[in-house]
Amino acid sequence: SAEDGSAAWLRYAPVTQAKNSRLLPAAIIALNSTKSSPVYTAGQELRDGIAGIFSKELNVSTQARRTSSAVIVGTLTAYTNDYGDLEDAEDLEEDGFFLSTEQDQVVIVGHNERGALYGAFEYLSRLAQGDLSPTSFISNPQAPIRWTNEWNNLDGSIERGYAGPSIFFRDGFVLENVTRAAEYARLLASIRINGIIINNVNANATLLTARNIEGLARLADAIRPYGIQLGISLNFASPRDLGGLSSFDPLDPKVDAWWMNITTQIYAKVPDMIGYLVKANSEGQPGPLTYNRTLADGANMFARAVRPYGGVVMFRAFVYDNHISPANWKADRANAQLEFFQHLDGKFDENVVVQIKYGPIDFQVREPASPLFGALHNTSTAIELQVTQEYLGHQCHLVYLAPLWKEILGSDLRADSRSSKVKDIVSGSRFKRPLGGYAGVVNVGTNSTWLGSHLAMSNLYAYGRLAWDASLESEAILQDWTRLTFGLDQEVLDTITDMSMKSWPAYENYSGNLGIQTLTDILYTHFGPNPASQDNNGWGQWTRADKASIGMDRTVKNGTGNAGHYPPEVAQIYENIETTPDNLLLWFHHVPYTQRLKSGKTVIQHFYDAHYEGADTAQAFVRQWESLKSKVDNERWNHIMFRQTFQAGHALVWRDSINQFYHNLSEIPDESKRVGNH
Ligand code: GCW
Repeated sequence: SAEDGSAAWLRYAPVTQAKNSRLLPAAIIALNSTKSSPVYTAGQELRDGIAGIFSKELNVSTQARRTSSAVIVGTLTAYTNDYGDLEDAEDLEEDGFFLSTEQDQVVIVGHNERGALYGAFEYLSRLAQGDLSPTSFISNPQAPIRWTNEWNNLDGSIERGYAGPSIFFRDGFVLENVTRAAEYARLLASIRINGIIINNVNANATLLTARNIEGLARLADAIRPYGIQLGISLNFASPRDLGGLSSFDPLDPKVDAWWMNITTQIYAKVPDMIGYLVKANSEGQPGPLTYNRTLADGANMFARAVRPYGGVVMFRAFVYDNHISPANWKADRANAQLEFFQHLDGKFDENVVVQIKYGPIDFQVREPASPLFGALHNTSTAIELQVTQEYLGHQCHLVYLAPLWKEILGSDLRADSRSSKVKDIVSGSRFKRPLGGYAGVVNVGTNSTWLGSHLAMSNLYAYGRLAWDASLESEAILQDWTRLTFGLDQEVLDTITDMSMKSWPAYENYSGNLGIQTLTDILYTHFGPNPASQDNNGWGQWTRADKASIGMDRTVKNGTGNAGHYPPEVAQIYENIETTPDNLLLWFHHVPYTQRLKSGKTVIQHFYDAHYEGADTAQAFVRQWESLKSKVDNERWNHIMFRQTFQAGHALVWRDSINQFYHNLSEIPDESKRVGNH
């Protein structure tokens, strides 16, 4: 049914503004489109959308003609050939679109076919939100790379996926039925995503067998009508493990030739493959360091192979040693990225992009921006974000992530004492790089809701919107999504807005505060509270909590030196307790529990209070959602009610576990006498 979640924000539900439907065009012209092209898809979407929203059936033709009222969609070239110059669209860039609804003709023109499809989805999004006001504007993407990463294994399981098995693979092979993959591509196209890396970064070499390459072609064919290209993650040791060579040394000519050959085979079947994603020498994965080659040697080997086809290599910066010693006060996993990559700046081929997780550790509820963004000036970079809520409640907790992402994207790292916001670095503009952009780990599954939770879909929606334009406001994005997903009722809009905008702060409050990291179990499940799991192991997500004090000393003067990995103006802020913002205090400093925050509270009292506040907010979500019972269909209302009830209960578990843990450790009483035995 329409409300099982499959259609997500593309429901095309009827809107009551239909009285204005006289403003609608009378026909659709999808210029010069052939079946399965994105412009053809645009024509079909416009027809289906207008039928759904306004109950008006329009014909779609594929050839230009003069009409008094039509929606015309096509590439700029096609449009100008048939209808003459379009000055307003002069500044279109790759993937960009021009939309004009000011005249009797609605004009949707893309720089390329994909852009035209984006314009069609934009027009439909406005109609579905009841917005028929005249408009005329150009929209260009801030960055060329707007991809998802899907950590799907060939056996059909998904690493850190919380919505059932894979829509791409089963039992070692690509699925025969690629319908769901095409439906996913449709959703992604509507938020202007242009690439999917379909398999896990912990990659299996058997993806490269002849049978699976055929399967890749099938998937690529299924998503191509939506302007989406397919890419794959590689296992660095494939030449040995699959190819039977004695090594996988990137400087061994036989290895190089093996990759060239396999790449040629893939491009023969998938001529528009976007490229490769590589996790090397990280968490047990093989890589060039095995042969004392540099990470750049490894990345460039793939870059040479895909270059003739216009392919890109995304090389992950998530390289670190997971056996570091907690006994060493100066050891710090957060230092790994700069240590491994800074000296390679400028040594990567032009079609390599270093893909950097937003923070120096691993998708925690609060991290500073990775210092690597500010350190690579001669290397293209992309930011890796996580839609799947690995450390953030597995989609069982509502945590709207756009505010977190925007905080990172807006961080100004002040490289060379000039404005150096992360969003301007990854767009390529700050350091004048040819490539750059966004990688979002999504991990959709076969669950009809895609992510296992209706409300979690706001994160996927927001990811695409921010990858296109990071200057958009979190709340505005959320409200577009809400109207598209739940309709135009004001109370529904206000309630979901309020819940969502409070959700990240609430989760931070009842999990890990002040930059101490999420405090979830890091050894097994990454779910639920387990503050003791952080310390005394080689993973380096330490809190260094003892009876009297807590936090990682990352100062240059006395600690791991990580604060000094940032450009000087920012380094100075983090080096000093007085200037470090409270929310990152324990990320950069080791302090007594009695340390006073800028708020005047002590660290420990802040912990206690924040946990009560956060858990209270989660209780309120239940009542808020309850109030919408008559306004949301039963299926979705019940599904969300179940999750909000779970979150409310789990928030109490979080609150009491964390508070009790630090109370036991510090033996400092809660001023409000809630924690401990009273
Ligand atoms: O945080 C870790 C995750 C792993 C993941 C890894 C990575 C895919 O727990 O599941 O592996 O990060 O990003 O490579």
